[in-house]
Amino acid sequence: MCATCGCGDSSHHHKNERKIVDVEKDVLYENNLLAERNRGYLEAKNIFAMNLVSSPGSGKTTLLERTLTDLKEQYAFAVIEGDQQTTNDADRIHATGTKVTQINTGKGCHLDAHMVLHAMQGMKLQDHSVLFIENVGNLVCPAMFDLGEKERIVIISVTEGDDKPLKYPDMFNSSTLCIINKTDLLPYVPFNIEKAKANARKVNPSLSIIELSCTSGQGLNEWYDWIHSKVSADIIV
Ligand SMILES: Nc1nc2c(ncn2[C@@H]2O[C@H](COP(=O)(O)OP(=O)(O)OP(=O)(O)O)[C@@H](O)[C@H]2O)c(=O)[nH]1
Ligand SMILES: [Mg+2]
Repeated sequence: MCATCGCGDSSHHHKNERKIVDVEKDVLYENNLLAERNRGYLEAKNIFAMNLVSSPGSGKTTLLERTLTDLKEQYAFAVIEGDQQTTNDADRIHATGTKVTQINTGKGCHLDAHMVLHAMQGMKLQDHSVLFIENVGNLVCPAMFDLGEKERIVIISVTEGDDKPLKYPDMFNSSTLCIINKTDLLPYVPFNIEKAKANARKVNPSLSIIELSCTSGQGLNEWYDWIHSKVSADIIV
């Protein structure tokens, strides 16, 4: 079967295949160069950057609202918000008193390093601070685009099904921490948390996992302890 469009006849696409692969390679090569530039900028300013990725609605913005509010005395925070449309999430972050920039990607399904570079240049980020980047809700494409972050955090919520790590392995494989959110809903949904964890570790044996509920607050302290363990001492206010 043809790998390009799934039809039964592979002969008519073969001429184009190499071109398609090259373009994709070029896009990612360019992105990786810019991601390294972002990493250098962040390191020079001693800014600890985390990239939050998940499918739409898993609770990225809610987790940020809780975190920015609970830890505001301990860190200087800034947030870059990524969505296809609206400033809804930036408005929610702004309400916590945190410096925030919204990137609207239009038809784009992920943030890339170039967008983040521009956002950072416009924000005048403070030295010795913590930067959260909330990616576009999408469990596929953001996995390919390094933004120059230090840590990538994948969030799944218990309403999504415990098989997600196996179905979207790239995202779980490229992340360092997995947060399982909405555990307050566990009594109402058929989600096997041990199976979800085993599936996540199957695709990434070194993945750290934290279970929490942004609504009840259960598990948030473990998430805050994880941040404290990663952020260097000279970043703390
Ligand atoms: N029951 C429950 N609901 C939650 C929890 N965390 C978030 N929610 C709800 O889930 C919905 C989506 O949350 P958001 O924080 O907007 O999710 P998001 O990942 O930022 O969504 P996108 O930016 O659109 O991808 C909201 O209605 C939240 O109130 C939780 O721990 N428990
Ligand atoms: Mg959001």
